[in-house]
Amino acid sequence: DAPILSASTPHPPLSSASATFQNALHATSPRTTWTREEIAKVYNTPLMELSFAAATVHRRFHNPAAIQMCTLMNIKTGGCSEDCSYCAQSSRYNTGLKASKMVTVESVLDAARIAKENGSSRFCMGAAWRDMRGRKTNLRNIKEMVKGVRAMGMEACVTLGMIDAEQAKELKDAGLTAYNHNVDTSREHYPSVITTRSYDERLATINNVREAGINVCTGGILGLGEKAKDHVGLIHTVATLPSHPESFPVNALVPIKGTPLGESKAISFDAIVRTIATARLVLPATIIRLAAGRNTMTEEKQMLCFIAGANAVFTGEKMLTTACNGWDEDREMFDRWGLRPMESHETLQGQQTLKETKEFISDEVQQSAASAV
Ligand code: SAM
Ligand code: DTB
Ligand code: SF4
Ligand code: FES
Repeated sequence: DAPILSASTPHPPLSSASATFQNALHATSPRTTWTREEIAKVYNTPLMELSFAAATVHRRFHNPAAIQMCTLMNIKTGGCSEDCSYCAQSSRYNTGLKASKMVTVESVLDAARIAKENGSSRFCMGAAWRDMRGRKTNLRNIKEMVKGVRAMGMEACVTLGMIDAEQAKELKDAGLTAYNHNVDTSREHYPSVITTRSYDERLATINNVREAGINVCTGGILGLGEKAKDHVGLIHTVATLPSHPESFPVNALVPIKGTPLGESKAISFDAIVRTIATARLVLPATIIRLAAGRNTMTEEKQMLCFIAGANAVFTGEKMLTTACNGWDEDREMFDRWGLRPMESHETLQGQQTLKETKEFISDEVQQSAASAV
């Protein structure tokens, strides 16, 4: 039987695809000159074409079989002074969460050991604080946690609220791999979500982290009542930083009873895939983390996110206060789909900017990239 389409007559890219989209598809290095209009053009490309392009670019910069497994630990739960309207840990809302003091260094290292035994290569520690002012003893203990995690051969990451240049330097000296501080949404939508600290204050912390030579992890939450243009705005903010973040978490709101967003309608799944695929094309070398909300997704939905360019997950017993997919179910899912946990040396660990991305890409990946395009 004659094939319907012969190999010599492949479908051309959609004629409706914009020049911006075509350029993004052929990118060989990250760029920080993106305009909102350009990102909107990519975002609004028909989803099938957008996902295919994202998957293509993904292969040029990353090994598509490798997904980074990170485990989270809440090292200081609840009682936070901020009013983030999605958060279980804000003291302003009645969420039923009991606030507690910071955990011990020993309990963190025990949890990190278990995470490592289960295949996680990064251990992320979160504290429900606005900032680190007046927390000298806490910082001393956190530095011990970071040193201990690094000594186990894992990457160490923390999210502690706002930090200044001096605190960032101390964390860097302790060996910290990455600092997470999300901008959460677009600059325009931000004031309807958080009023107790500004977008620019968030950017100042991100700058302190970057200047100290720590990898930046910054991303957002989808489902805060925002519009598509706010997804574009979120990606635009991080794409136009002096250098792209090494890591971009995509959280889907987990509605928490008692918070202003507790009764929110779930974000549509196509908007999640569209955001991931756009981020992959605009931030080609960045690790995209499928973060909160993953445990309500079916396996098939998760796979669409990985195809569109997501390449990290949080896995283990818990997120910060909400449920998480466990190591065993993730390992089994990876096996079914030909995925594997990313090794520590495959990440941008220790790199100060993404300028050296080319050198980071392994021969194996470069070869598969060459044959993919
Ligand atoms: N207090 C620190 C801060 O805000 O920077 C660190 C912890 S905070 C919980 C880390 C991130 O988790 C937030 O920036 C937000 O993006 C995400 N997050 C918190 N609650 C969430 C929820 N209910 N659903 C989805 N993402 C959430
Ligand atoms: C991020 O962007 N998502 C993670 C990590 N960074 C620290 C935290 C998600 C928290 C989800 C809600 C909770 O468990 O309280
Ligand atoms: Fe506090 Fe962070 Fe929650 Fe905001 S997201 S209320 S700063 S713990
Ligand atoms: Fe640890 Fe982003 S939260 S890498």
